[in-house]
Amino acid sequence: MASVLLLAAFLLCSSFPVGAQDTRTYCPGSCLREHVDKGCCAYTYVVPPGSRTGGCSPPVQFAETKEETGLMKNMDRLLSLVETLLSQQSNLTQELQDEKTGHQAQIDSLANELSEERARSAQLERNLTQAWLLQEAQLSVERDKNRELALNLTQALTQLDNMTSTKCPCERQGGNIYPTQPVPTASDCAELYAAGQTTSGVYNIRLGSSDVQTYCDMDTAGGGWTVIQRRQDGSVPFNRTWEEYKHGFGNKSGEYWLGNENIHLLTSQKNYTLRVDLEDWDGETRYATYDIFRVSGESDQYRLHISGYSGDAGDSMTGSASNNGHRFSTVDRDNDVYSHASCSQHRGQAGWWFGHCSYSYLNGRYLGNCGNSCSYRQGVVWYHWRGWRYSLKSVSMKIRP
Ligand SMILES: [Ca+2]
Repeated sequence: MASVLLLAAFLLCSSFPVGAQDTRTYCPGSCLREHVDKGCCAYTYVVPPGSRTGGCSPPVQFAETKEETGLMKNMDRLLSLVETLLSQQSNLTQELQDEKTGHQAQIDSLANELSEERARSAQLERNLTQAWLLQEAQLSVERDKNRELALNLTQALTQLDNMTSTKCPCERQGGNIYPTQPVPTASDCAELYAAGQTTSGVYNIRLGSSDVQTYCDMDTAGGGWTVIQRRQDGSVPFNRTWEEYKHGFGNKSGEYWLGNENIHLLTSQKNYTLRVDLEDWDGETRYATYDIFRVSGESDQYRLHISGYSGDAGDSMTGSASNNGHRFSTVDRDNDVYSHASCSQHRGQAGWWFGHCSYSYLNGRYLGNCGNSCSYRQGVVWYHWRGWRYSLKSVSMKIRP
């Protein structure tokens, strides 16, 4: 500071009695006074700027009246009280300010948390909505599946009901079906027919030690026919391998091949007649029967023994290019006598008893109603009725003793 402050404090007690005369007269400046306890006063003497402290002496004595001293004391007390109050107010203000700052921080923090919570809630809502939609879609698919399952089950039960009511003499008790007499064990449909089963349908027959399912034609020409092959709508492909023809394929109530092994077992137990029924796309029908029909075992490649034609379809199995005495061939097994190629490959990939590629192959491709313009020698062919370019609508092969 430019000014020089010389603070001098004097504690004037017993050496400065009340009522003493102030002898300070010769040094300019000012004198501040503070109240001190026990009747003593502290004086601060301020030296003006530029003064030399060495040439200025503090006042030696001050005198006060008794009244002045009392007033001064009161004033000092009041000042002290005011200062204390001001100090308390300042402290209180600071505390309030601190508290406010703290509250504001808490409010800010809570606001942030609230904002984050809102964002989380919105995300959660979106997730829940998405999950709900997904669940709804899955439920819908499940409902459709269950509906379809229920429908299939109902159909199966109806079919089972029909089968049990047609295959066996049964009676109903409390919703259950009980056979009233055992279903006869039969080795072919003729035996079933003889045992009283005169309704066409799917039956079990006993071949060797196994039960084999087959369709029994109980209506055509006196009934009792065991059906070994049937085509009627092209729902089952017949371009199959050796193994498939060996074991059979298709659906017994629709299109199927009974299987070479089963046909061999069947025709080994009795002498059988073969009947072939044919239908074209105009609803015309023809048939051919063969008095002798037998198929050897696999060791002889399921060789065919057939003879004794009669009927109105024409003989496409034992005339020229006869099937008699020839082994079975498939698309993957060439057992024919045509040395240049595979007859099966040339005749719609049919499995058949090809010799010189044959005038019949009822296992050819199901070409549908293509009239006389079907693919040459590829369809379901019986040459002596509709020629090479006609693919028949329905055919079946059945045997009976
Ligand atoms: Ca060949």
